[in-house]
Amino acid sequence: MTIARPPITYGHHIYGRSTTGPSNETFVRNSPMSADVVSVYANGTSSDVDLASNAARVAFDEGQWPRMRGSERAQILLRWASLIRDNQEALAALEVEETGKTIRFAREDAIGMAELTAYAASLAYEMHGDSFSNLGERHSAVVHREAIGVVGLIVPWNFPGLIYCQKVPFALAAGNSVIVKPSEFTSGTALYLTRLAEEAGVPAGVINVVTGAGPVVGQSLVAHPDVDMISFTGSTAVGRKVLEQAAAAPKRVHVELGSKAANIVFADADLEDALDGTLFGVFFNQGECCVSGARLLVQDSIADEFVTALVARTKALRVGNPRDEKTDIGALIHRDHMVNVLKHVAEGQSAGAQLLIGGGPQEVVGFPDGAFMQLTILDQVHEDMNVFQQEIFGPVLVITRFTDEEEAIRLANASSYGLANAVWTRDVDRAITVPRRLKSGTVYVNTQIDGAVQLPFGGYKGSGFGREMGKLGLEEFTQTKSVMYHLGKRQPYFVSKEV
Ligand code: TXE
Repeated sequence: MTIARPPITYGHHIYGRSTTGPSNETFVRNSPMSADVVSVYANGTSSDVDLASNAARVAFDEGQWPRMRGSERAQILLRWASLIRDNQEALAALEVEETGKTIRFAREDAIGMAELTAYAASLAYEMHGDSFSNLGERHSAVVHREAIGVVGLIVPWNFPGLIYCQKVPFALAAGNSVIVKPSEFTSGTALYLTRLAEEAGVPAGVINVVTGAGPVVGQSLVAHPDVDMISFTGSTAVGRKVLEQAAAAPKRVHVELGSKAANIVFADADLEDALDGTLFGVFFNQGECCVSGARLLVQDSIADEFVTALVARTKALRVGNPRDEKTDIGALIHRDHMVNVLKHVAEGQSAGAQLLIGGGPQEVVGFPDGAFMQLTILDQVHEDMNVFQQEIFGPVLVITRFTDEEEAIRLANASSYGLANAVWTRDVDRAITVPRRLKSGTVYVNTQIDGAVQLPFGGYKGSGFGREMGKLGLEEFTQTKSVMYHLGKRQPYFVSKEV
């Protein structure tokens, strides 16, 4: 499959067909690098969600997908993974145009999408329950692990393809049907990946995609009686709404919300590695990453030297044209978001933080309207400041100094979030004991924004609950059924009078 030149026009994807739906309305996505229209999408309504839910319901209740062997689903998912790999360039190009991320990292994302899908295929073989033969002579029991049914998947804009692949192949491996609601800023990859899935053999109706506004399509999806479960990744504010709405049904929900990860650098660390990791941790994907190491906690005995080197290294990073292979940091998702990020920076300065570098828009030759922002570092940040506590979701590092291990742990945990943290140390004991005391679903030790498809991913505290990836990534989309057997002629329950 190849992609057309922008602007590309897309319909929803319902029951294997592209459709603009009954309303026939559209909306556009403007490039984050310029004002150009890159995509034209069908503007979904609750009627489109009805159609998609019906397609998914029929596929689950009557279709072959949940009824085939796990091994057959695995073969189809593996074919899908291989098609994703073959389409790496097209997927990467789509993501560059809609997200503003750099081509180098967009290519890595595409490989990640294939790897997630291939791993989910292996789980289709492994989906099993349990059995109990220790219940006495007259009983036996089995626990089946079954698909949930129809799952609504709400995806954000920062890693549109990767987060789609953290959800869809896993839900499918278990036998579910899904309706995907991609972000209105980046719906292209979800539609592209879905077409590849059907080319690989996923039957029509098993994956449906409805594009459009969150408060319309997203909300209709959460409320829809045919949707059995919602998996949401996005902001805390919208996550809360999704939880409230799902509670009314009630229906099962998984939420992955924001974060404000600490990146702890101890004086005994390999400082060269820690510098490199700190830069990557905060500036990767323009800082629009839920696990960004946006809070640098640095031990005061090395802090001055470390921060000076950090500022110098930041100046050497290339912010610019995301299509250029040599660019390190591309454009933010849109100009409104950049304005918001800059407001956070200004507010931090008013609260007493010291601006070391950045703090404004970045001019990029050839892209006068792009959402490019200077890489920004704020020093002298205290835990009661908003810039320490709030997710900014841009290329902004805030620095706080600590004296000893106790203080580092206390500061790292002084956050309402708990998705990830990082620790830089060469002390073996510290590398084991500090991660144990950090309240987050992931801890990186002497590395940053790292991981593997086998490792479950998800939040502690306000970062949400439920897990993606790993074996739990499949279990998230399943439910258990306990079946109790009585063996042989049973004794009556009641001791009745003779009749
Ligand atoms: O998120 P939203 P946005 C954080 C980050 C960022 C902020 C805003 O701080 O700056 O959120 O990003 C859909 N019912 N994260 O505006 O609005 C919406 O259409 C149901 C962290 O993109 O939460 C999109 O598909 N759905 C995060 C999805 O929800 C609704 C990644 C997320 O959008 C809805 C992205 C509604 N009422 C942003 N309203 C992370 N954890 O990585 C919107 N949506």
